[in-house]
Amino acid sequence: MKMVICVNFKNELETKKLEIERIIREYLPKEEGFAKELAKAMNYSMEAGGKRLRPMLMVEAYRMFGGTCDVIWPFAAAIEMIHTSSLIHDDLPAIDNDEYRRGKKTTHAVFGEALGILSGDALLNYAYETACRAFLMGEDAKVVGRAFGVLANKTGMYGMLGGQSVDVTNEGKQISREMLDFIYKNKTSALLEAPLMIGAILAGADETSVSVMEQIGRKVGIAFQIRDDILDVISTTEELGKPVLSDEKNHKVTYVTLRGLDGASSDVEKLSNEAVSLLKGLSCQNEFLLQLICELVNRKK
Ligand code: GRG
Repeated sequence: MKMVICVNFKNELETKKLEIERIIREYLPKEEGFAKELAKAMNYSMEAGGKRLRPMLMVEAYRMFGGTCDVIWPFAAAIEMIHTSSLIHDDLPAIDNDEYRRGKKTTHAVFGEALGILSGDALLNYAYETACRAFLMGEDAKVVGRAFGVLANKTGMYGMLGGQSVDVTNEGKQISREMLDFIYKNKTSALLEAPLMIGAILAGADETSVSVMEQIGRKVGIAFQIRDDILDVISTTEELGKPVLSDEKNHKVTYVTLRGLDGASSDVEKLSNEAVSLLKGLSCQNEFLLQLICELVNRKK
């Protein structure tokens, strides 16, 4: 029985991923005119693969709270654009200086550093242009505006960018557990909190439920990042599609260095169980979302 559930989940995951990719493709910029190279660099990174987790979490949260309209799609495309823009910049020589991601050459390695910087900037801006289209879809502008605010807030200095700034300015330093938690909560969790909250907001969920979705995203995000630390130590370049042991190379304090492999693994399990309990405590349920969250924290890549 367990095997059947597992195979069904994998099939469903693949079907949903293909649906999301088809929709994202509709929103991508056209490769034409004088700025064609910029559009090519943006599209290269958007089409380089990846798990499409953030749009998937958003769409599933939206469905869980009873959402049925197309208003979710511009937001789903936008969150993947923001995520991708952060990966392009993360790989740049000034930050991690990585040549491979998702088993492919990174954007700056293919298009040069200048277009790496510009395509990251352009994708970030294009994400907001894309999300703005939701205002023209006949939904309540206040609700769309609230979702838009969450998207911007969780990306910016009180979210992902804030966390990343503390990460880069403390590289090579002996940082406290408190600071590491701040980094993970912002650099990684913020962009997992946002889709769960936005899905709930757009479907008309109440304040308390939106706040529970935020807490779930926080726990899943921290667990996801700790799993990233673990994979950096135990996985291979072939499986991950990017270099391993990069934290050691960049002299980074991680959960593995602070807590050891076993301690870090039990932290992942604890956070994941807490996220699952919060999800199960909500008045509406989505079995696929539940399985996705369990899968995420045990991921192999
Ligand atoms: C330009 C908006 C912008 C930001 C620049 C560099 C930076 C600021 C932020 C970096 C944030 C970052 C890379 C956080 C790590 C989060 C993480 C574990 C990403 C990997 O996510 P996956 O596994 O990637 O979902 P795939 O490849 O599956 O899409």
